[in-house]
Amino acid sequence: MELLDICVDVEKPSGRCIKCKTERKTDINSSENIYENEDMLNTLETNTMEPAVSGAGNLNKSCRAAAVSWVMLFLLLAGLITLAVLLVKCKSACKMEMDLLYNNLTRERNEVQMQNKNLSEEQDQLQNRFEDVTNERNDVQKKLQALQSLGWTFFSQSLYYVSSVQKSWNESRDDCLQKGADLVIIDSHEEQEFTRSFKKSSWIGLTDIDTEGTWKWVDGTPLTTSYWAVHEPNGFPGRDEDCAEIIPYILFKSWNDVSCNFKKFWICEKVIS
Ligand SMILES: [Ca+2]
Ligand SMILES: [Ca+2]
Ligand SMILES: [Ca+2]
Repeated sequence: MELLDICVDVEKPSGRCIKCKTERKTDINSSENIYENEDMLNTLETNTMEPAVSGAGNLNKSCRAAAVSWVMLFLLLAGLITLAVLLVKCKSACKMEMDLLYNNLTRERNEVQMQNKNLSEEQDQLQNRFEDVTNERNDVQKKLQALQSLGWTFFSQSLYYVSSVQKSWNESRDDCLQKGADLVIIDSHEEQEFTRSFKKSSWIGLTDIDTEGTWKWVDGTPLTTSYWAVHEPNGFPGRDEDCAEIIPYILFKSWNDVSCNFKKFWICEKVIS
């Protein structure tokens, strides 16, 4: 029996190819074989058509994949552009915010520096004032010590001097004036108590020499609160009693009016303002 090779030219997407099949040759002229071969050829042709359909499916898949890739690439590119735009905008906005913050901090720093400068100047002024006050206090203390060494005594807001000799009321007042003081003006309960503590019959700065019965202090102020002893001021029969003294009585009220020409100790008062 003779073998017969039957080949078919098949066209594929990848190119053309020849497919062959070996069959026994019984009777090449037999119409039955011819039909069989024709069937075989149809079968082969049919078989050869299947890969073509499969290739088209792969092509569609490849096209879809490519399309998806393009879409993804487009989306990625769009995302990158958007990100770049946002970065540019953010950079601009951030710079404005940083500039604003820098300006605010600079202004606050300048204000703090100015406040520190003002505080330093105030501190210097206070320090200078403190030194001035300290110097003034030291000067006052020195003057006070000097006055105390001359017999002056400090009480409340005044310095007091009690004489060691006796003179008339006018002579006594002149002495006080020469010392930059005047006869004592007693205008408080405490000052009355203090002047009584000297325990000397002494002139005080009170007189009615201008108008009998109208007592005034040496600074011209009228007498409002008085500490006359019992039955004083009474005057003395036959003479004027126009000047006041404080006498060391046990009683708190210890003023007496006497003649201004009498010789008595006196009390000067220097008010410290
Ligand atoms: Ca006084
Ligand atoms: Ca009188
Ligand atoms: Ca009297």
